[in-house]
This record gives sequence, C-alpha cells and structure tokens, in this order.
Amino acid sequence: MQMLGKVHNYIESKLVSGEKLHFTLIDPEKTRDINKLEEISEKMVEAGTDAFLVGGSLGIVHEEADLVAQVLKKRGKPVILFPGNINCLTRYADAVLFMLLMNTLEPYYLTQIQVIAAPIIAKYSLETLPTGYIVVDQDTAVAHIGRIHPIPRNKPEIILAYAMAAQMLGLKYIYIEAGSGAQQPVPPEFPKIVKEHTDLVVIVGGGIRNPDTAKKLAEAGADIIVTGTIVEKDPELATRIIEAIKKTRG
Ligand code: 1GP
Repeated sequence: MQMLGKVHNYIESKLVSGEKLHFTLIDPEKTRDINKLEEISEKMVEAGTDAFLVGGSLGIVHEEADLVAQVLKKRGKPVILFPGNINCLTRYADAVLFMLLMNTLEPYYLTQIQVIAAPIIAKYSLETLPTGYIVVDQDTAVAHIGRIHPIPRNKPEIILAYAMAAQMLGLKYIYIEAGSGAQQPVPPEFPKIVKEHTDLVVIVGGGIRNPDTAKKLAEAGADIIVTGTIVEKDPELATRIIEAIKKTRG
C-alpha cells in the first residue's frame, strides 16, 4: 500500500520552493472526444499546469476513466483521481484524492465509500492523498449528489473549524470547493484563514473563470487552484489563468 509517496513529494517540493500550483480537472463524462482531450491536455501542459485531476459527479463509466487516464498519462504530469464514486477509480492513474466529504449529511460519503474503495485502491497500487473535501454552496451537482450541509460564506471561522478537524484527523490536504460551474468561487477569506492557522495543503476550485479571481485566491492562501469547466470551454483563457497563478508566489 502506497500512502503519501511520489506525487505528494512532487507537490510538496514545488510548494516548498514557493510555487503556486494549478491542476487541470478533466471530467471523463464531459470530455468524450479523445482528439480534443489530446489537444487540450497538451495545451495545458505547455501553459504550465502541474497535474491532472480526473473525476466528476455523474454518469462516468469505468472504461471512460480508464481511457482518459491513459491519454493524460502520456503528458508526463501526475494523473490524480478525484472520484465522485467507485466508478471513477482506474489503475492507469498515479494517485487518488482519498477524501472525506466532511460537510455531508450522508454517512455513505463519510465512512462507507472509503471502506469500499480502499481494497480496490490497494489492488491498483494507487498512491493516496488524504483529503478533507468541503463543498461550500448548494446548487451544483456535487452538492446535490453529496447531500451537502452548506458553509455560510460570511463565516470563515466555520471553514477553519472543519480544517482544524481535518488536521487533527491526520489529513494532509483540504479541498475547498464551490462546485463545478458554480456561480461564484469560494470567498478568498476561506483559503486565507485555513492557510494562516493550519499546515494543510489548501486546494481551491469551482467557478474560477478568470485570471484575476485565480490570482486573488492564490494570494489569499490557496496552494493549488483547480479549473475544469473553463479548460474545456475556453482553453486560451485557461492558459491565462495558469500564467496568473504561476506569477503568484507562496
Ligand atoms: C470542480 O473545483 C472543480 O470540482 C472545478 O470547477 O469546473 O467550475 O472549474 P470548475
């Protein structure tokens, strides 16, 4: 079993040198055209993305996850699963965000899915990145499927309490999520307070559609910025978002 390993060390070494990271999220359900995937993924690597996340909330069949991970592996950057469920697991990835959906009302996402996934992850020899996953708003697919108890946007102290609990549980990463295609990204106060008071690696994603927003979140304290929708809709804009993140130092 591989817990924190090569991929974690890759991320840590970049953060230690003061870099901010960008992850490109590919949802296999939304990226069915493999030629387009080849093209987009190459463009993102040229722009400086640091890793690929593979996952989504609905409609992914196992074979699609296999195929997408195999295509992305050719790009030479880590391929990290960001699974909505067991169907997103594939042996062709390097690592998996092994997540607790911390603010769910559904016990399946807090304890059960990890038990079901663990033996499969071990069989696939995937490195695990222990992650507290918090979905801030409702009105997105992840919030609906995950039965989310939302975090009030004007209460950073609540997100901090979750982050402290994540650290006390021994998790290394926290993913503060607005939800794919969210109307607005998470407030910069959220990564800021978590970064100030914990040692967690702070991942932020959902609704990030322009360089300025990405820059503000990175400056506030996000270590890793994730973009998905914009990569598929407007790769040129995604390139500018990556440039803005890379100009920000930790
Ligand atoms: C969703 O945080 C990611 O899990 C990315 O969201 O698709 O809105 O970029 P977007």
